Formats: sequence, structure tokens, C-alpha cells
Amino acid sequence: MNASTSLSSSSEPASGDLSKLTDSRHICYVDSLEPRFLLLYIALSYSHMVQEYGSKMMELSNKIVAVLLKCLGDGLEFKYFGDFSLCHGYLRINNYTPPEHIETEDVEGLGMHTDMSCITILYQDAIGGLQMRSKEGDWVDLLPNEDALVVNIGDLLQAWSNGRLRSSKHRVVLKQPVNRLSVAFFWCFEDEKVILAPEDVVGEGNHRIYKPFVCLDYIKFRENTEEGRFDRVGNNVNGFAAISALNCDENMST
Ligand SMILES: O=C(O)CCC(=O)C(=O)O
Repeated sequence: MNASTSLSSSSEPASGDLSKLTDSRHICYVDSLEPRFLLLYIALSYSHMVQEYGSKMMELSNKIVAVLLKCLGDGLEFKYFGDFSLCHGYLRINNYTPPEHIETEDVEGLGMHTDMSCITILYQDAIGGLQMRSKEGDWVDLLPNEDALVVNIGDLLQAWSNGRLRSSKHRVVLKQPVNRLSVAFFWCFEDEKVILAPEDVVGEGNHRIYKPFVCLDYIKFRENTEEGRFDRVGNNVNGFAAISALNCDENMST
């Protein structure tokens, strides 16, 4: 039975309701597909919904950025909103297929990392497994909530804000022997943007903790170099652009 024929015999999910993607009626038709084909299947079959979701996420990202700028200082949401006007977004649909038998408590679905975005807006289905790393180094479960999305600060905003907003370390663990689906929307500066924290974001009496850098160079560092591999070396924007580890650690502990 081919997947598209199967789908046409099922009812279409309501527009904008991503939780329906994991509805057993739909998933049961496609779970014999390899994960990469499953994702392609979802992206193509639900392309209208994926597009609508993407544009809603762009609107929401702009609102969140405005709120974050305001938190950095009164009036900064007007002064610096333009810095984010060329941001672009992309969606990643993650499908996690656990091993048949989960013997230990935590099977890692996605290793600890920080995102290379300004912000990331994440939808996770009801299975759970997303965890954030606390300042103390503990893993904290982010329990699924169908009325909530998770917002992560990414590395680019951490650098732009001189470390005042912190990129969150997170990971996914698989605790149940069932498929898990998540949709991550990454809102990023344009590739050619030079990131340099503005003086009034750095704040009087404070030092800049990052050298200016071009966004694309950072992405290439993370994606193409051994020392940029967060999973192996633990390096993110601190390892790439911090002026000195000491400055950076002082600032990050506040
Ligand atoms: O699947 C999740 O809940 C997290 C996904 C994520 O961190 C990522 O795609 O970078």
C-alpha cells in the first residue's frame, strides 16, 4: 500500500493543528516508512499546514524578539528591532524512533546542544523527553503541554546581547518505546550579518565579551570543523568568539 493512497482515504487534519500529525489514525499508515521518508511524507502531504505554521512562527518570533529587547532595556525594542528585520526562519521536523527495548532509563534521542539561532520555537508531541540543562548542571524535564510552545534563546542572540540572554543547553531522551515527533522553528540572522553587541545592550561599565563575527562563519565553524562540534568538544559561541574565557564566564554567571 502506498502512503499517499492510504492518506487519501483518511480524513485530513484540521489546518494548523500539528498534534494531529501524530494522531494514531495518520501515523499508522506511514509507520512502515523509513524515518527520512516519513519526514518527507509529512512535509509534502501537509505542505499547506507546514507553510501556515511557518508564517505563524515568523509572526511569533518577531513578537518574542520585541519582548526580549524590551527586557534588555526600556526603548531598545524600538531602537534595535531593525537589527532583526532580515532574519529568516526554517523548520525542522524531528522524528525519533526508539530502540525496540529501552533497558536503561535514558536513551539519548538528540545529544546536548545549543541552537545556532536567535531564538527557536519548539513544538513537541505528547510523548515528552525534552530536557534543559540548569545552571547547576541538572537535567530538567520540559513536560509536554498542548497549550504551550517552548522558546529557546540561541547562540546568535547570546552573542548579540553580550551574554545577557543565554543560549540554553538541551537534549532529548527517549523514555518510551514509541515514536516521538517535534517541530523546531529556528529564527536566525542573515548569513552575512556581523554580530557586535550594541553599546547600550552591553551596558555602561561592562566589557564586550565577544569579538565581532559574521554569522555564516559561526555556522560553518559549528557544522564543518571538529572543534566546533558541540557534541564532541562542547564548543559553541563562547569557544568561537569569546574575547577571553574569563570575561565570558564572569558574564555568564550573572
Ligand atoms: O525534539 C526536540 O524536542 C528538540 C529538538 C531540538 O533541540 C533541535 O531540533 O535542535
